[in-house]
Amino acid sequence: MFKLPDLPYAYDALEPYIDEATMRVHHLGHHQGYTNGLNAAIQGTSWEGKTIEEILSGISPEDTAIRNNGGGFYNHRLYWTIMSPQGGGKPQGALAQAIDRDFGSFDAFREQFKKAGLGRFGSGWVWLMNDGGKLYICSTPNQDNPLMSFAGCKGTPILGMDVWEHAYYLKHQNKRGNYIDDFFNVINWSQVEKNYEA
Ligand code: MN3
Repeated sequence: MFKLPDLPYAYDALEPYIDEATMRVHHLGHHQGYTNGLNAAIQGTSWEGKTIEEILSGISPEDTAIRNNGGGFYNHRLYWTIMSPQGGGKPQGALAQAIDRDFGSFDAFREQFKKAGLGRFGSGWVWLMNDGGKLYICSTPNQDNPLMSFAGCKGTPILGMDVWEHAYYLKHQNKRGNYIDDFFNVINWSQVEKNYEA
């Protein structure tokens, strides 16, 4: 049985960038729903007892219920940890060097990441991927996740940005670009650095 992970901060901790009402419904509504859906979808199947990573990397595109709910479970679990009320600013250390190397500069990375978010039509995610030390940006539709073999993103996601309207609509309405700018004010770069060095 998968359990909804606790938020590592209070619901209002990311104010004013991400509002309390959005965080509550996103965590207690959406993420709980994906968690319940995942548990229901794997019950009585050979996936029961497997890790979420094993499940996501093993399913096929036709496993719709696990694809949508398992992706939603993993994606949001990562998303909460890569935000922090002490977030924002820029990464340091090896990650900062890798971003400069692979994107030219932090500002160039931020511009490309925002562009990928604005370019995702409908619902989905934008990922900063680590492929054997090399960084690149990948985007997936709906709740697809880079670990899925058919997602087209090689490597491990170390940062994920939710661009579903439920992540920003209450505060930012249709202005996804404003949400992305605000998201950059709460990115927990020290966690992303740990994910990169893991
Ligand atoms: Mn979401």
